[in-house]
Amino acid sequence: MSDIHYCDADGYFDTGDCPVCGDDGRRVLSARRRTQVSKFISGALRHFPDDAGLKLNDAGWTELESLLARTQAKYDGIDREAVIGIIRTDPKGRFEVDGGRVRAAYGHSVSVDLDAGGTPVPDTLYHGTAPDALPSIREAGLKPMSRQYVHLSGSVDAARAVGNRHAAEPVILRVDAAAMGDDGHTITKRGKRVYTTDHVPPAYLTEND
Ligand code: HQG
Repeated sequence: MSDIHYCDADGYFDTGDCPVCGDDGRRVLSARRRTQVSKFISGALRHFPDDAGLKLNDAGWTELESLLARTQAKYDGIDREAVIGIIRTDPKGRFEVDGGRVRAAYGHSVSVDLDAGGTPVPDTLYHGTAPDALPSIREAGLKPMSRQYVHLSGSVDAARAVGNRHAAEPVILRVDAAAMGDDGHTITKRGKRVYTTDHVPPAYLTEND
């Protein structure tokens, strides 16, 4: 992740100069602090709201003011602008804001009821994983494991980046999303580049080479 900047005319940006007017803006957060605080916010909204002092409703929403207060209580020198900047500029669209509320777009281990998304889903999706997991995946398919859903990617490169979190040489699986849809499985786009589903049975998986 890179530093977050703010342009008085056009708002937050995180690559080069302001994409609208070319101003170099003013830095509101360093890359290092951004990664650290973003991980806390993701964790609080996906995995440990209670420990973070947040209450999520059934659809995963919490008050933005509460998240701001809890984040500022934990991290010195993080102001409102920094937290809003993290939420608005997230490269994967990890966070959704609706009026005064915020939630994680995907990745939950706590149980939340996210509304059905209407975005079209590509015919082929991908999943990057560790080679060690393959025997079990061949047997049982892709399971959500500790999360609420299985997470899929729209491209081989994106799947490789996900798989790299688990192994230096990840395996990329190809998912026949069109056939899953035909057979009544629901796949939903979440954030900017993640697709989620309950389970991918082995019949829809091939090892990409
Ligand atoms: C594996 C990040 C054995 C699965 C990423 C994966 C993603 C099995 C691991 C999002 C299995 C779970 C989620 C089976 C699945 N037997 N292993 N039957 N079925 N697995 O981290 O998909 O950056 O919970 O292959 O980019 O890696 O946080 O899921 O390796 O979008 O926004 O069990 O998290 O997004 O690992 O990652 P994870 P994931 P953020």
